[in-house]
Amino acid sequence: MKKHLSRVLPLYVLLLLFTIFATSDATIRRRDYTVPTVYPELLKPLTPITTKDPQDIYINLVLSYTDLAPDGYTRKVWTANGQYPGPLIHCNRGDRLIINVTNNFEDPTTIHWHGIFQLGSNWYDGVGGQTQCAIPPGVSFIYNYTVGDQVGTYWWHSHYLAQYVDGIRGPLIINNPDDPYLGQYDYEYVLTLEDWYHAESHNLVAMRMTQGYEAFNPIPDSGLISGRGQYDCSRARNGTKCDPNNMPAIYTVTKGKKYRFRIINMSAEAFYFFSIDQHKLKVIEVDGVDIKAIELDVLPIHIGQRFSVIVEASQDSGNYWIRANIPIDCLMFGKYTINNNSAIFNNNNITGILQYDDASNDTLPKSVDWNRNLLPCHDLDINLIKPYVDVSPPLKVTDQINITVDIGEPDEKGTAKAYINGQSWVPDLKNPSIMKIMDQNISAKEFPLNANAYMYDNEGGAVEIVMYNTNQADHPFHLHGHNFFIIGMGRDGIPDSSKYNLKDPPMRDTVTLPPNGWVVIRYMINNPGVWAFHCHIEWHVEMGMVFQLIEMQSKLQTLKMPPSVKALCQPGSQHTKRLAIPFPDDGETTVTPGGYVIPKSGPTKRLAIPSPDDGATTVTPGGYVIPKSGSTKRSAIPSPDDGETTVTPGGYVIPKSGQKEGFTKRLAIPSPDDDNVTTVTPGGYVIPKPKEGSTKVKRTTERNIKYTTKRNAWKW
Ligand SMILES: [Cu+2]
Repeated sequence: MKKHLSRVLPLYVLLLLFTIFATSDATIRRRDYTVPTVYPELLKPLTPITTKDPQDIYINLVLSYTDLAPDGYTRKVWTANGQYPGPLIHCNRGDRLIINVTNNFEDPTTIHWHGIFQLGSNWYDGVGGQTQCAIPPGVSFIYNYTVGDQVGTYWWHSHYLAQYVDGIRGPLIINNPDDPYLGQYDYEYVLTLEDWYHAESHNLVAMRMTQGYEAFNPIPDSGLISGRGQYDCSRARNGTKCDPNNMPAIYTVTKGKKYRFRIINMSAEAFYFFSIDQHKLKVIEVDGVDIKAIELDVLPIHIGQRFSVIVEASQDSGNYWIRANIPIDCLMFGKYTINNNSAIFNNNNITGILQYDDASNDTLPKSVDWNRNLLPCHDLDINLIKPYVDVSPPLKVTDQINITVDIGEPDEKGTAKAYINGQSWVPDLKNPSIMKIMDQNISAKEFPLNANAYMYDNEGGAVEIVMYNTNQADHPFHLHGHNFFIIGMGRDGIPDSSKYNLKDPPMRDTVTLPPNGWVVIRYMINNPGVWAFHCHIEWHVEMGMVFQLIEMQSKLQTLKMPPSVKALCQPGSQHTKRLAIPFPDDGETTVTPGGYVIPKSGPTKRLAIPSPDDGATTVTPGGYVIPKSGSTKRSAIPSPDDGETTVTPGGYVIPKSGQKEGFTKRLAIPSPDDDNVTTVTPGGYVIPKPKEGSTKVKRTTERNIKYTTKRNAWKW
């Protein structure tokens, strides 16, 4: 059960202060770094856009690996243009964005534009397995779309496996020349919130999907504000680079001026309470929709959600904490996580600094937090959010969809799964839905059940989606291609249609489905396409908590898909499987399908999985965790580097021969064979099927029963 945090919060604040600054001289330090930290772009006010006419904006995003230390700990970050967070895309209402994405990763990728409707350009929505084949390594692909009438605060991120967690994400801001609040602030800032992991996401996903593992998600090692955070370097393992005095994000203000902060939660797992000590937050925008202003002390913000707030620099000159508090209860239940040694437990109050421009650099803020009497993990009360322009949701529903969200029993292999109406989503990465519909004339009716596809065709009609949550976790669900009216939300019971708010409901594109609760939304049918609707907790995405809405399929078939999109799906252009590793059984360890070695004994069964950072293991270039000792016992694990193949950082196997420069490089990437020998998981992992005489680890009935009992006790 979730418990109220107010009693323990003061303790966390104290711990935070000790943790971060015990080793520093308690000053705000400005200095050069041997390891680049993060791009300072977000700490400067936005340059105002003065043009009114729509323009074509050309942007290059070159994706590559860069060593960075956002929280002081140096790791390989998956970057765009070498920076983290990724470049700010700033445009005007009506502009066309022509974005050339060059994939210099060793893995395929896609980029999604979170909140952009992609009206008539569904194929640029960037969802692997749904709206495009991924961009192969070494290949450039141009996304080319207009933002239409949309204005407000958005972001962009990889939508392929869990790559965005490794750094592929940045803000996207659309200026409104007719902003109703234009005269009410002097400057604009963008501020992003991100949870941060020291292990790469493919490691974390593999651990999350480990057979027999039924506890909670990977949890972050730290949190960042606009790409900057602090880490307790005493927890970093030997041989790693870690700066305990990493600079926080500092936003400078002038007394008497007003600032619009555009706040974006770009996390994988974390919900935040955002606040600035002694400064009220006047909320004017929610997920791209202007609202009637409301004044708050503390703003709840879940993954994928955005707010604009006006902050007046009205206090005494000085330094004030900007706080992004991660309630631990929203991260996990108990301590049953894979990477339970995370330092987040000692520093869940992520901080930046609001600095008056005449304040001293020499002292840290002494400001005091607001009282926080809100419930963790819950959205901002829907009754407080009123669109600025009066709106009416569709009163007549033509298409009704009921969705039950479940983190259910593990599959037959013992892998934890999430379910939408009993089906865990499996992306068809080689032949995405849009290709089936537009290129092969296959109706979504014929899609396999695990495509989780729901169709509606009544142009000009309205969809109502009723979502139920059968588990005790909260799920921030994000809809692509639309925003929607939230006409009802409940924390227990079932929806009562007589109580729906049909007068002035909030419009958002990301809504948090409460634990054991329900949500009812409506929107107009006016955008042909394949639209993802998914929990934005990235670990739940990888577990299959995704469905796709097939909107006006026949109309979609009349549109013309650009040849460049189609070309991404040419045979041989994709590789979607990860390295297969057999299951040795040396009596002491179990090897997971992802290739992780788990000791059979340990402090407790659930805490026995070593973190890649724990000093006892080595992470291979392929992302495999191998114990540092006992190598002879692990001889059953083939070396990924067998002389004939190269293993990419993402764990893909590429033959050393046959690789060519440039575009054709992708043709050298094989699809490892065959359904007879291997099974592919939803996350793209290859699991060998048992062979006769193999040493597959057996999971006894007794063990299964034990897990089941424990699981019930934890009450997911
Ligand atoms: Cu979820």
